[in-house]
Amino acid sequence: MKKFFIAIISFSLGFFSCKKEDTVVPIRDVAEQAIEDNQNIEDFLAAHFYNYDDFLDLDSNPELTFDSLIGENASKTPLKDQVLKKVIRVKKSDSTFVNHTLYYLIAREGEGIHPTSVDSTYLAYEGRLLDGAVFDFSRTPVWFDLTQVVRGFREGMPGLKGGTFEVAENNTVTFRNYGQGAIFIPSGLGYFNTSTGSIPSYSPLIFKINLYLVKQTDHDGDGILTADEFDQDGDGIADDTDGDGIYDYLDKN
Ligand SMILES: [Ca+2]
Ligand SMILES: [Ca+2]
Ligand SMILES: [Ca+2]
Repeated sequence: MKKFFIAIISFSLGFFSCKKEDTVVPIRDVAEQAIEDNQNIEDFLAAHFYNYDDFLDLDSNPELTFDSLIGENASKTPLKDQVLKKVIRVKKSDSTFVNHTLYYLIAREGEGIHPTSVDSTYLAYEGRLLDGAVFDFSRTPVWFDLTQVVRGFREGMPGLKGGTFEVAENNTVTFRNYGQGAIFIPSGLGYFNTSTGSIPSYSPLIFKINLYLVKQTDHDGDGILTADEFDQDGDGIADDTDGDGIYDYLDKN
């Protein structure tokens, strides 16, 4: 199940390389695909809304759902008027950049701390394609090291905050005031030309997320938080300042 969250670091490095099986079908141009994906995501955001009325009750944690703006729902506020966006530049092998637009929805921000894009997060999630097909989910919270997930997921998480929790006498844990939202990811920040599981090549991805806990990380234990030694130039590939082949955030020296 979790294979969908295989490290993106090596993936992004191998992104533009030619594997043998790719020689028959040329890999699509990243910039052109980014434009097409953006249009498809914007069409989805214009045609759908989320159950925002359910989130007015701050004492409940409704499940986030999307529905079409048709029939009796035609006058609902479309997602396109409620999402935020972030432009992510992706470095190509020729050292030029292609901008990708990431959209994210904050249905409930949460009351804990924001993760950075490289912290550890305890979350429940559901992944869908734009046509609504579910390709992966976990209703039970799981820990994700955000350095190990696709870039769009990693870059979309800082919009939310974690929550608080109480442990009952019978050791039952109840989370409250946690972050709830969604991330809309163009394929260039997802799996691009790689088909994985039930995700076809060049698929934009939608993740709905409940973010319960955030843990700041120092992967190499050198006393410097990973957030302060990961991808400081924003190119999407971790830094290796001393050029020894070990990224700064994993390099104790
Ligand atoms: Ca460190
Ligand atoms: Ca290094
Ligand atoms: Ca280090």
